[in-house]
Amino acid sequence: MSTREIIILPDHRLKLVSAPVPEISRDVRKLVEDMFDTMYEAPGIGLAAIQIAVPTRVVTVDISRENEPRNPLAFINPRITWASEEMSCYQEGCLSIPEYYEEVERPARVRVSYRDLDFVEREIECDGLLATCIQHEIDHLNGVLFIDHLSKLKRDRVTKKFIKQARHREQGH
Ligand code: GNR
Ligand code: NI
Repeated sequence: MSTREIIILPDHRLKLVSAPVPEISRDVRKLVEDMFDTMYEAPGIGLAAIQIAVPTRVVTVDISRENEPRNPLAFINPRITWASEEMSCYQEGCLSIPEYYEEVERPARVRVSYRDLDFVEREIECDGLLATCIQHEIDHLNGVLFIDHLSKLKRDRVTKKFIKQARHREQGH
């Protein structure tokens, strides 16, 4: 088991556009394994590789509840191929913006094409929390955070708070 450090706002690497995975290698398998370890330890229901400072298009998700068996899902090079016109609103959080939660409106249903751990092309259609989570993770791959969907006022307010916290940590508080 190896967990890796999750980078947090205002780390500028969170704005990077991640690069596609060209093929499955030992490094990619190890990355996915470490992402699951890190995600379950956090705990979170999703993780994008850039959150552990790896700018690669890999996402892990598990929306199972605590009293249910684990359902680890890995998405390599995921992309949204269809989104419903119907929207839905969820209270979102992000491991890279700890302890901040806000409602975000996104398409209620999406179809996502991706490659699995054998690099086989697959497609899923999802709704509910899974649809929200996958969209949140694909945003990360494009350098987009859920606060980018909020008003500039709210975004600036939370960003300033995290800049201030980072400054305090640097000073050893
Ligand atoms: O753990 C997480 N919970 C969550 C809740 C609502 C919408 C999206 C998420 S993803 C988040 C983990 C994370 O930061 N993934 O990038
Ligand atoms: Ni996130």
